[in-house]
Amino acid sequence: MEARAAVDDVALGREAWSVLDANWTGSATVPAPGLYPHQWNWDSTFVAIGLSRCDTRRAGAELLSLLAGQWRTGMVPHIVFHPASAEAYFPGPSVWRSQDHPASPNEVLTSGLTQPPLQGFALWWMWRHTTDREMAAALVRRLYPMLAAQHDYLTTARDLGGGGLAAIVHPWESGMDDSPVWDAPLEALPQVRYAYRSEGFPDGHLDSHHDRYVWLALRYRDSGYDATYLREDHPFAVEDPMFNGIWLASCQALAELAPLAGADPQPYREAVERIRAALLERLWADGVFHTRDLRSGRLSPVCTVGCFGPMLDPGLPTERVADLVRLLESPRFMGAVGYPVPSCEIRAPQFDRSRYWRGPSWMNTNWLLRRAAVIHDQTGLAQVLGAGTLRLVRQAGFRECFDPFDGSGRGSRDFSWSAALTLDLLADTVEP
Ligand code: 9WN
Repeated sequence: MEARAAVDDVALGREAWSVLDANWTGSATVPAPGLYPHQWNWDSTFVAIGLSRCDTRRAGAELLSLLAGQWRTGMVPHIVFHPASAEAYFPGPSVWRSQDHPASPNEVLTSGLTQPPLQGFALWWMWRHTTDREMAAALVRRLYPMLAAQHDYLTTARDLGGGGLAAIVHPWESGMDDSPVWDAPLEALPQVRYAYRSEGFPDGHLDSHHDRYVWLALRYRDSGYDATYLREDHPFAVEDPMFNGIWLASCQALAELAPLAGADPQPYREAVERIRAALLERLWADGVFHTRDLRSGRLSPVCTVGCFGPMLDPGLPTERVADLVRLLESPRFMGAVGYPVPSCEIRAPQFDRSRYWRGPSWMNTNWLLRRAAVIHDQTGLAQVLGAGTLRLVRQAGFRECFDPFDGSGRGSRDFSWSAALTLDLLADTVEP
């Protein structure tokens, strides 16, 4: 266990800032030094959320840099590459070949996938917490049309099940790459073996699946990132409750920001209703939300932290909220561990305390669940989530993820969202 001496709040905040400054490239924040040398979609968005109370300019710069990578289809990519370290991460620009696609931005190299659409929510969060209303209002006006295009893309190109949800077409799009909920759809793919070397992966990455990740990405690329191919041929299409819960939260945010941007809130209000109804109809079973594999038609039997994503909906029926809170606090999740929130239910055979997204606790999902607890007036739960999450970084530092039993750090050090969300939690300890 890499224990770190407990520090007071001021010192912890200072440490968080120094991580964010060290990971700043001049236009955006990389997730961590070394392993992740580019801008990642939801990482940057969590950084923007964490900076909302204290640095509107940098929070805005983060989102602007990410959206500079937006494709003309409206798709916001999961990676925006920094040319200086272009091939320092695999798969890099030479694999994605975004520059060959007519809809990609001219000056920026990106991946061809997306990640959870958290940006609408982040913009609203910034507007709500900023100390510079004028700058925030200008950012809302500038970013709103881009987020409207992102929303249209998800509605038109990603409703692959035809039921009102957005499907992900690759595990990387979930942000929870190695989650056991992708095991069945991945194992239905052909076995492949590539010649690239993968010794560079940190502890916990599932190398056997990585070849299939690459295979899937290449298939999509070779289709010309084509929407019809996705609908008709692409072998991986999954409706994920976290991705869609985040989408719903961003629709709610876009409805609330609409007057500021001179836009009509009604389409976003309708989207919220539609996504909520679809989540309940398509993904709810046995007291929790599940992922649905659109190719096999099956719901995943494994319950993960992603299954709680729809709690971000303020309009989720109270009985459903109660079911989810009961499960989250039960010995299947928080009730049996020392630190919130294991990324997989601990009794599942797939649970592994040391493998990415198959057991460890993550700051970003903890933060989202704490937010959900606040939305639903679950004050006790919010306090446990906030205090437990801060205990993790006090004990182990700003690690990428943490062992849910003993709180020891896993994966990269000096991880940006862990630092940024610490700043938010520190600022919000009095009133969740
Ligand atoms: C692939 C950057 C990203 C996060 C994801 C996390 C991991 C990449 C990887 O790192 O994914 O996108 O190399 O495994 O799972 O949530 O955005 O921090």
